[in-house]
Amino acid sequence: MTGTVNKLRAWKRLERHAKKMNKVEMRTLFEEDNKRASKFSLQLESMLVDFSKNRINEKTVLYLLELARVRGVEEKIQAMFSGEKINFTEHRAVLHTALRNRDNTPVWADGKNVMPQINEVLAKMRKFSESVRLGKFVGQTGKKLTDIVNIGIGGSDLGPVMANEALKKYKAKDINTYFISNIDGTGCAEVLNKLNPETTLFIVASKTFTTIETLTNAKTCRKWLVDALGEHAVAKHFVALSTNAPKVKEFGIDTENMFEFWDFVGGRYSMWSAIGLSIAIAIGMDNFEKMLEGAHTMDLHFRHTDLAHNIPVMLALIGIWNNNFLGFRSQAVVPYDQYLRYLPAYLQQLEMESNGKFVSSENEFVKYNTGSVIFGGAGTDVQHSFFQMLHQGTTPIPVDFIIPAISHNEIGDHHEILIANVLAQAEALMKGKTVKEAAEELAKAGKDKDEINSMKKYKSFPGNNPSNMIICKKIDPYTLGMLVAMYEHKVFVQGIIWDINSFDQFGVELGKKMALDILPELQENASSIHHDSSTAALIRYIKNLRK
Ligand code: G6Q
Repeated sequence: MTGTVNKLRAWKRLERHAKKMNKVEMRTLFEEDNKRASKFSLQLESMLVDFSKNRINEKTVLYLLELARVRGVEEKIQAMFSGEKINFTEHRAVLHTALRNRDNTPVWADGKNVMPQINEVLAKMRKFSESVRLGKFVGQTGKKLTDIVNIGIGGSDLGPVMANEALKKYKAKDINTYFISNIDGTGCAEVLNKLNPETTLFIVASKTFTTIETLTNAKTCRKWLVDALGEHAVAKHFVALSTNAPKVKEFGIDTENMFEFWDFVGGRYSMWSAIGLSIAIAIGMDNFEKMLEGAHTMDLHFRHTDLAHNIPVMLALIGIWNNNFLGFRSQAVVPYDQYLRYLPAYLQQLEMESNGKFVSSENEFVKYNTGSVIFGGAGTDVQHSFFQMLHQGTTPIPVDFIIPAISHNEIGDHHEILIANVLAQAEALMKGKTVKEAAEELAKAGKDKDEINSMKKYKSFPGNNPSNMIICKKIDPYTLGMLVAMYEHKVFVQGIIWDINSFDQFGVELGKKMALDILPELQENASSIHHDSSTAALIRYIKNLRK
């Protein structure tokens, strides 16, 4: 494939088409076609993805599918599943899908079937998580380990945090999970203050086992434990999740207590691997495997379904349409389910770390937008915060709404009200309210002419704001697996179209190195400070305040 993506005929055609579609009102599209909802929605098992509330028509979809075809989406999907080194800057295969390959068919990377090693670690996770849950693997003083602390950051934190919260209803009653991620000592202090060393199990989660935040937090926790129970206690209270056995050993954790994963699993794609150990202990390995099964169902759908009926592909294309052709650079994700409240933060990393890139596979700076700005929060909370801008801001912000039909807590009419809210928001964002309609409403409410004239614009809503509605039956482990895998594949497809590598993260790595340069300069006796004048002055200012 030659040339940059935005020079492709398929891209140019979409640009021309967007000029027309940008003027189209979605409410008119709905009035003109009563089959619109069924035309523009897809279903997989009980999950429905309705993307009809976008500024699209049949031509848009055809043109987007053509773009996907010429960008080789079908071939790249097969390349990922078959272990090709599609992470082309780090020369690695991308095989998080193998972690949940419940059919156990061989998956090859570098001429080796990776399934036996994956199964081995899953079996080890089962054995260990069951021992902890049954009180067989106990702490140094013989007490049951009931407080599980995951120490990790980024991809070694966000998945476990999100899934532990999402699946709270499936947790063993006597197991509590805690997370320490930030280097800010407050994170450590606040968690440790609550805990009893005798009942605490620390899980040090780090792919590389070199991340300063995680190692510093782990050292602090180790000292806290050793001070209370002695050096011998470490083997009973610390396990590691990593790809780096030598570093784990160097840290003082027996590699017997290490759960391995591999370079073909990216940090932000790793909650299906040993990184999910805290989830497995909390909800049990059977439930953890149900989560893998749900993801596997989405994998099979993604791998074997034609582009037009492929949910992750269509979500990716709609995202590209909104971002690159209509110029909407942000994307809100709003789950109407309190247990999913950490999903937006999880997806923020998944999308922005994967597709916040500016160099193409041909080693050229790209000349078009790539990843969108992802943000969000749980509905209805966020209706009372940033939704104002969705309804009356100057630029549309596409939204993904997610709602389960059945709540884990069906109390009174709470869930009906929640459902009513999500549907009403999507409808209002699509329809809006014209100035004329606002004036009519004010008149109906008995306002006088002056008041109608002075208020009608303020009370109007531009509408025509795109949204997708994702409906599941209930947020159980299986559904969560489907949902997360759906987003992973959406991100991958967008990366293919933008011709970037969704699987490296040099930007994150830069931050890891830079802080190390400044650290010695913060010391009392640092001889010199080598930075721009702002950074140098800030270092001096802070040092003065700390005296
Ligand atoms: C994820 C990123 C990043 C990573 C953290 C932690 O894809 O690479 O978020 O997960 O920087 O890295 P370690 O797991 O190596 O400590």
